Amino acid sequence: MIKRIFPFKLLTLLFLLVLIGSTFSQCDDADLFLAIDTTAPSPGNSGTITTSGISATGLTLNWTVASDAVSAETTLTYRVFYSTSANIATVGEAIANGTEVDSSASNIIIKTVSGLTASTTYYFNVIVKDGAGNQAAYTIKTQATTAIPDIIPPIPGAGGVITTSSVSATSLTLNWTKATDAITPQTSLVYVVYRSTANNIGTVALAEANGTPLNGAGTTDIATYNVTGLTVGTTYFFNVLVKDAAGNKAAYSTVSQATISYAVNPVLTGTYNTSGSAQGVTVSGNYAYVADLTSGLQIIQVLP
Ligand SMILES: [Ca+2]
Ligand SMILES: [Ca+2]
Repeated sequence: MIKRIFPFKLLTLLFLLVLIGSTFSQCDDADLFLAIDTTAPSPGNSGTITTSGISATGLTLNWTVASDAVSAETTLTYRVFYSTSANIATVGEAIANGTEVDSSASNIIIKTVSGLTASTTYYFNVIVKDGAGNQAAYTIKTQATTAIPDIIPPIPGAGGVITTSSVSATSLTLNWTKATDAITPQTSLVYVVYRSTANNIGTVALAEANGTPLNGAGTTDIATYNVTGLTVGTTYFFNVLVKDAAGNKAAYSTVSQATISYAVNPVLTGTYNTSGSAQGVTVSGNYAYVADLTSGLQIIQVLP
């Protein structure tokens, strides 16, 4: 029985050897090496990653294409990871600790990352893989996102109300409550006081177009302003603009106030005969206030 089967097995073995030899002879060298590639690709430019287009919520990563002894450059695939800690330096760390931007892609040297948090430092890395599954990490790139741009004006305090005090013929004092801002500290807000002789400074644009700025480019962190150099007996309109560090402005509410007028050529419109002694006379505006010993306060209008 052994003698009968042996020649058949020998022929089968010889046939298989011929078949294998024929198959190898048809393979090129690359296919043979691919099957035994255990070497990871080499990241391009020593693994350097650069950033561009940095905003508050995203940026773009750029790197140089890797090379590999067996796999063609165009077949290498890349994965992008990021972390808020420097814990993605190696392939293993990146996969374990990093957040992958999205699925891998072949032959890319750029990746845009979005959805990041403003004013935050991030760490980025790229993993490259060859056709045999060998992987290599680029070099961690550290990059902070920018701050959120401030586009919201401050909010005037106390609803924007301005009051006047210490009104005289040529001066007065304006008072308001300090404004607040979501980003700029209150102590850094700047106030510009505007004056007009017409009620035409109610908004930022109107105040800047029609008003006279009394304190130049503004004064930081004030809630009162002493206005001088006014004309006797004249009605004025005042407003305050408040500005944050980003240049956003808001207007308070216009307040009007007349300065005290003096009687230039007084006309006697009445008399008061003090029976005793007048204790004191005060003239304010168009009125004389007479304090009489027996009749009390007497007020006499003085017309100009
Ligand atoms: Ca390789
Ligand atoms: Ca603001």
